[in-house]
Amino acid sequence: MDPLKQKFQEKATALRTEVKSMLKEHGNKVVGDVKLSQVYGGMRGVKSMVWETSQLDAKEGIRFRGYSIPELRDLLPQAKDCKEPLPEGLFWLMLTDEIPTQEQVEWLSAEWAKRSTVPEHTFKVLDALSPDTHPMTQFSIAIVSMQTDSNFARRYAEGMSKYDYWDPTYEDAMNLIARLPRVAAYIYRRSHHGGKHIEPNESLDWGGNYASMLGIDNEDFKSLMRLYLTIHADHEGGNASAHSVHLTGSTLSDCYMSLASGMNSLAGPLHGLANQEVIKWVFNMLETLGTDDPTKEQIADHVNATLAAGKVIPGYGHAVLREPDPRFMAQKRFAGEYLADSQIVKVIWKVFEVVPPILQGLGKVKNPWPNVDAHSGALLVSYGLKEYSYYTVLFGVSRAMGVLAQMCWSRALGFPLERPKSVTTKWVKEYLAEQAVSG
Ligand code: HAX
Repeated sequence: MDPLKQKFQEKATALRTEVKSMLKEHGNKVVGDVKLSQVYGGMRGVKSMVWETSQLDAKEGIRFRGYSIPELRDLLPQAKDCKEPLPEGLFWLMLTDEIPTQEQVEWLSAEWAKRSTVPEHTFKVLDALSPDTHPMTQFSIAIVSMQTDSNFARRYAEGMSKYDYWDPTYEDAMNLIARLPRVAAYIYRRSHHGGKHIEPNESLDWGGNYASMLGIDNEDFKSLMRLYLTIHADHEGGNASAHSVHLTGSTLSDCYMSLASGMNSLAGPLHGLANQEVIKWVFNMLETLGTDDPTKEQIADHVNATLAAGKVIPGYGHAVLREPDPRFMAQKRFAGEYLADSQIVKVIWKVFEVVPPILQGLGKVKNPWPNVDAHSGALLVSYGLKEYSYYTVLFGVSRAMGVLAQMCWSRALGFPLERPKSVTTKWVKEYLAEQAVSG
């Protein structure tokens, strides 16, 4: 058994026993009430699932296994001559609850390189699609096409004990994560570079190799990709992509089917697609104003025009966060260090000064601050990755690490089929009428 799998098995066996006895003793304790406004309002804040790999605080932002993004930058191993964390280290941490050593992370880079061969038929499936098919559609189709290699589906068909579910799930998660950069780069090169593909370089780490296969030959871009792939990986379990993976996975669909489900949720403009919407909105603003250096007043006018047209300001607001997203701040820090002269970065920073007071002034927006998607486009454009319809694929490659690490945990802890209760408005009215009579 490989060292990561062995460590995971030890931790998972211990936690499964602990959770079982905790539920025996405390299973009837109440952890929250649900208001009618939450039932109608997208279940905001309803505590209804367990997600081991990360937790979100409205003020502090995301913590992965208890560590903030700045802490991880100090603690996680790095590639040679790079100051950003290696995403492999975050995956190890999410899976085992331990900060890995340099040696462990190097093992994982090599292990993913070993597992990274994409089946030939997946390339054929992609080649059958028109190159202008949205990259997220291509990504989702490519992931499902690889399901032919599902260890979980094969072992389930053979007849597997439920206590073994975690084992093929781990194998599938590792294989799938290993293959995603190749698949994602293939989509980019076929859609935007006439199908001139770049072969993987197995001596590189996971993020460095992805950057190289995209065709952007720049060491700082590799550093950006390592940071990007680390900070987008996980955002607790309630966000739409994570929850979709969790829900689909709870039916014992395998990693391939479940991840595709999550990617389809990520492809919505209120979620991951916001990263393409942000830069599209900024480009549109610059074009409308006829300048690449707008004043704050000009930006404010454009923001107000967007709102007056009944649209949201992409990259701003969040269902949970109530402060600037630390993932936005991490990208701002990177931009300050590497790209302070970039004009598009300067525009993003000006938008950051202008938008929050306007949204606050509306009196209804709960969080006027930027989220993760407000900054990433400006960084990518600055390194030449300007085709913004591709941006959500980058997010998806990263998000796979968090949701699949959790899927290993969900299988190991034996989580059941997810099946919450829904009600009709007729039921609600009758319930309210009964309440009025009784009290
Ligand atoms: N611009 C304009 N209006 C906004 C807004 C924004 N950025 N954010 C929220 N609002 C509005 C809502 O549309 C809602 O209006 P109505 O009452 O008229 O329907 C009102 O403010 C209250 O919404 P909220 O409670 O503050 O926000 P929600 O939890 O309902 O929604 C969203 C959270 C992220 C969907 C929302 O802030 C939004 O649409 N933002 C823009 C899109 C975006 O950036 N999405 C990415 C979010 C992060 C993410 O998942 N990244 O992948």
